[in-house]
Amino acid sequence: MKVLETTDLEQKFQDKIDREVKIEPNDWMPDAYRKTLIRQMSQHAHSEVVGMLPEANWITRAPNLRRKAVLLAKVQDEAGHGLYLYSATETLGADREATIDDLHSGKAKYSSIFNYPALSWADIGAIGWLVDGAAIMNQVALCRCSYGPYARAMVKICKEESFHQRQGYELLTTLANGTPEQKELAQDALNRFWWPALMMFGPNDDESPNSAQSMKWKIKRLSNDELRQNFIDATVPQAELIGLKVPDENLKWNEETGHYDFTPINWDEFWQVVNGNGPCNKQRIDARRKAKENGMWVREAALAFAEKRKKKQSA
Ligand code: BYC
Repeated sequence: MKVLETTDLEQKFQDKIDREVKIEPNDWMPDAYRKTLIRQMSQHAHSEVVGMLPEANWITRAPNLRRKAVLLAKVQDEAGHGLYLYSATETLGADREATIDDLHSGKAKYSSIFNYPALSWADIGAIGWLVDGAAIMNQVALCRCSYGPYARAMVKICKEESFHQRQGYELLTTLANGTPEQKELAQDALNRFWWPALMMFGPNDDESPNSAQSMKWKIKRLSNDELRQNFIDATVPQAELIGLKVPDENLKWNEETGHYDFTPINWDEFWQVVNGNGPCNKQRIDARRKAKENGMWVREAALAFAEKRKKKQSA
């Protein structure tokens, strides 16, 4: 039987990707492909879990029962997405506990957006509309990712994100059509969340070290800049429809390109936030660490119970 050289294996792997055949957990894959996926998928899982924090803060202050029920459901969905994505990451051989420890030690990244505070009830609308809106733009493309478990996880997640985006837009629409004070709250939330939402797509293509390889492997189907532009083009008319102003003086429809022109992003702010110096980085990681410590007795009790049952069965 012929033993394939790594280069043959790599060629066959790339051919499969080029033919749009999904890569499954037991298939051969280059180490670098596995590492890239573990990096991106675990960061994605962390983002879902850390992303619960700014919104969960508002559950007790929701203005009525309907809003509270919707927000509760949304935050629970995010927890589900996190668990789903940690499981998908495990199919690549990653150890879940080690992955979570990397988040708690500050070694692993998570989306920059969740280091900004939710200061008012209108921010809950802005998060749903803009943050989930940006997430869907990115995740619809990830439904066609070459790694089967990630692509399939994205299909379910996108359906839920779509409800999240709509509930946020509906909330802000209500405020924008309310009293002048309510409209002001809505505008203020848009002012604060617009630029951080654009940063969610990552650095510009020429500054993105992982993009070229991830595009070749069809992990990424559209580049950071393409997704960001699609998001702007889709979102600006939505803002106009509800009478809010996008906080960018240079925002202008360009007839020639068929896209909006916009002011370059403040990448210094982005890297400050990614590197741990955003307004809420410390608070977010402290909250996750504390949640693990506080839940330790549940883990210990579950392990003790499992151990006891094993002993009983083998007796
Ligand atoms: N924040 O080479 P690049 C949600 C890092 S949560 C922090 O372009 P890549 C929701 C990047 O990791 C949705 N770091 O990277 C939950 C890389 O550093 P490393 C979250 C960022 O991976 C609750 C470096 O910058 N979505 O929906 O090719 C409530 C260079 O970047 C960011 C996902 O996670 C950032 N914004 O592309 C509401 C989607 N951007 O790792 C909503 C999955 C970049 O080399 N992830 N970096 O040290 C992706 O699609 C890609 O990883 C990215 C970046 C487009 C984000």
